[in-house]
Amino acid sequence: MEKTWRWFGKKDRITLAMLQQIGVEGIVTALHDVPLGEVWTREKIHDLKEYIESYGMRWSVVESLPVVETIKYGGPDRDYQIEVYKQSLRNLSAEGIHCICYNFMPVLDWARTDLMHQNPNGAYNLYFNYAEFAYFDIYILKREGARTDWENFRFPEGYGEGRNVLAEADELAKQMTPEKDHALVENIVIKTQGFVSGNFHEGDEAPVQKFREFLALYKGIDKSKLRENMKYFLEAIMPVCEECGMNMCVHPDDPPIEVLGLPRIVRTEEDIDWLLTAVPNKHNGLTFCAGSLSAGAYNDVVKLAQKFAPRTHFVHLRSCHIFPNGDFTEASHLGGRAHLVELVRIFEKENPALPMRVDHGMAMLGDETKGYNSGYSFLGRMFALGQVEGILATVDSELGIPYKQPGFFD
Ligand code: DNO
Repeated sequence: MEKTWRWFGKKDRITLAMLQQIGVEGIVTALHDVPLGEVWTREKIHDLKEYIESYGMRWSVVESLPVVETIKYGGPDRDYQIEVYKQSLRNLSAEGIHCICYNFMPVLDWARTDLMHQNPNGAYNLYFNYAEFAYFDIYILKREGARTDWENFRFPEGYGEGRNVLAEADELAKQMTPEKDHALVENIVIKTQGFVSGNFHEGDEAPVQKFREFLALYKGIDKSKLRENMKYFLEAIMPVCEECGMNMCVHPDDPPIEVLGLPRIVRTEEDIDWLLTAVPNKHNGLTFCAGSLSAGAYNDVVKLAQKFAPRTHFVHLRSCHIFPNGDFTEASHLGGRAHLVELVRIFEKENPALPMRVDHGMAMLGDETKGYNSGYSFLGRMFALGQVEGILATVDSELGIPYKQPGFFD
């Protein structure tokens, strides 16, 4: 697989010169300064691409070309926004970029409740606590129907036995303070969403109110309606993808559960089967995010990789650990539920040129003071990349593929 790295543009504290030293071959990035819903111009794409190439790497994948909410809920201007999307695809293709990671998660992109949860080894990882999330939903967001949803919430078999998330959220409410509420809002809304070019930004004045307004747009949108809208979008852009050789790779929902009363439709084997058959075009493919999928207890990640490798155009390598009570955290890249060794075997056999990036590294050895985006540390991700690279070199040797580490004389 091609070793890529998610880099947040020229303002990223992690520079391309640093990435060159650690053997990164391809860059995964976006035009983070273009507002949602505007065309990515050829000039801007060209400028960033040239900059990346000046460091001996290529712009391998766009993550993300965001799908604006109106396309997801089917608003009155969705056809206009689909045209904008198509134009950005054409412009990217004209600059030689042919792989797009996007998601179809309503309102919220990925979600965690704790962005600095200490591991037994002293480093920090991301963490999802159901009771805190329920507290956010019921007591901060004050979403209509939230109490009932959490009352009816059930963990997948084998997890969370005897746990009452609603009761825990009520208990939590007795100990929370305005400062703790603020920290939770920062974690769920601002720090996780702020850097992914989505709906929320650092410095948003009333993020909770904004959140409610977004949620209101989805009144009456259930799973089948969201599926219909996704199919509509994909069918509309496929002719352009054909024409430009553009691979669309949907990112699975993270975590792969329904949140805040919103439907989520890229969570399970059945969902992925649906989306790949609903629009049976090779250009309609998957970002195989092993981490997101492994946070769902019902997902057998290795089985999913075996089944969906032919339609996978981009891979995120990380792994989750689910605690017996159902909460989950990021595992070591060599541990957890995702079985990266097996995944590398499957994907390397399928296509040795497949772009792959390690995802969500620990914050370690000083990363935590550098102000990196949550999950996107330097040392932690470098550590993970080293581990994955070891797997890759071993698998290549098993398969008889010569392994070359860039940046050395031999
Ligand atoms: C989080 C990321 C996601 C991902 C988008 C793709 O760490 O994996 O934000 O980039 O969902 O559109």
